[in-house]
Amino acid sequence: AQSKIPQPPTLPFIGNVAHLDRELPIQGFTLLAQQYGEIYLIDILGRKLIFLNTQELANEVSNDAAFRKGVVGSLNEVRYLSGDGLFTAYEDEPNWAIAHRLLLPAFNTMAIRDMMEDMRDICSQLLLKWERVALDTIALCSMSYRLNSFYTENQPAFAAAMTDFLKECYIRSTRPSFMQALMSGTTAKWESDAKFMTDVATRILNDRRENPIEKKDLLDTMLYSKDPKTGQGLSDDAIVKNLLTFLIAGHETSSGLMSFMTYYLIKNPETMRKLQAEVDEVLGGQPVQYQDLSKMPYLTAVIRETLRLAPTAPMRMVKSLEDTYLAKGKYFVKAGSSLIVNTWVYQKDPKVWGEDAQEFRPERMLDGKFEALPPQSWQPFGFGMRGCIGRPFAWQEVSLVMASILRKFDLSFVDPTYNLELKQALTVKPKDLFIRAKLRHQAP
Ligand code: MNH
Repeated sequence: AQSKIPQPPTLPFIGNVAHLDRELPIQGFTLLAQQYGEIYLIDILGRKLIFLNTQELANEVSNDAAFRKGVVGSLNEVRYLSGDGLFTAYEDEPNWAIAHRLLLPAFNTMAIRDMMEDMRDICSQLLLKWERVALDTIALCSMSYRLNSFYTENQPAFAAAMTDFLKECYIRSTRPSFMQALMSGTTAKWESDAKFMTDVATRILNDRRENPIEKKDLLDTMLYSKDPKTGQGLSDDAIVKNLLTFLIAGHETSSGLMSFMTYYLIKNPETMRKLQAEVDEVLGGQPVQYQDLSKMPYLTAVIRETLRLAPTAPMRMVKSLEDTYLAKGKYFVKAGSSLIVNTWVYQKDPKVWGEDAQEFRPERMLDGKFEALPPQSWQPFGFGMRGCIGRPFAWQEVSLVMASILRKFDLSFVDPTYNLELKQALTVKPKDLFIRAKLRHQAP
């Protein structure tokens, strides 16, 4: 039988804006899912959004033939910076297809493997920094001497511009246009953040063109490779937009994942011990090598479980290409409707994960259980042609960094009573999570 898609009561003009949580959108959407179930519609200033909250519905719209990525709301605001770069391109923009074909091989598992040395370089800087904390502390406490080998610098200008820009993208998307028009100062700051980042990326591009290097990295691929299908290369403008895209798409998501993983490990000491035991056994006292990563199934399970409970890209949006029905004919959906796959909610679907769906239990990802899940039960990297191109990159980076940290340090909360709180801009992260890292005594 056919049903109307439920909608919370609306107010004139603003629709369901009162149901939004400005600070933490996923919280508002989770509450609505608890109230309305598998599907609901909300109206934000005339924009209708259909939220999908179960594995079954997420699976139905994970179909590139019938649904395509929707670039609306805050993602559409990010376009001011990254335009038709991979992440924010509209479905029919030609530069998406060209960049996708050029870059897919550059992001595959084999190519990422060649980045291991660079990744280790950056990772060891973090480890050294943390190790120096102990040195600085003993120097200051025992001889009142500040070695200052470790200090938190102010956030670099680029990172600050990125954070401010993305946060404002989200706020802009929830602001009525008459209000937006009044906020010229805020808009000017947003525009100048974008200009600053664009200038940096342009300088990197020009610098590389004038001073070519041996190494074949992603920038090199974009500068000199030709699309096998059309024979076209990428324009300078398209290259700059994709450089900015990597910085946006590749930064907050991975760092948020490492933060959530740290939280869950400290909160679950048994898991931490098991993981450290696996790391110690596989590494045998040596720094992490590429080959080690495939020998750590428990590490894989912990990352999977973290991304299930806390997908840092918590939702994605698709548009229906034609009039269609969802849930075996139950709900009618017009062509061009905006549908939100609510990854944050549906990856905790009790029908898939059972009564303990809300709990952190990496064991559920082991021994073939992950592979046997219903289709699309776990989708933190999106789906299909517009799925994450950086997935092997992120996986290798996070595995390397977390294994390296756990090999050397024991982690704990600064506040032992800390419970997870969230903050959200384009991505979700733990809020006010402060940790201690103590060198492990018997660190091999
Ligand atoms: Mn990533 C798309 C999640 C790391 C570059 N990424 C996506 C999407 C999700 C996602 C979800 C799909 C968005 C949508 O449907 O609108 N990405 C992640 C997560 C991590 C991540 C959870 C880390 C953990 N992503 C990275 C890294 C890079 C990257 C690292 C780059 C080095 N991601 C992209 C790009 C796209 C994307 C580029 C857009 C691909 C496309 O649309 O063609």
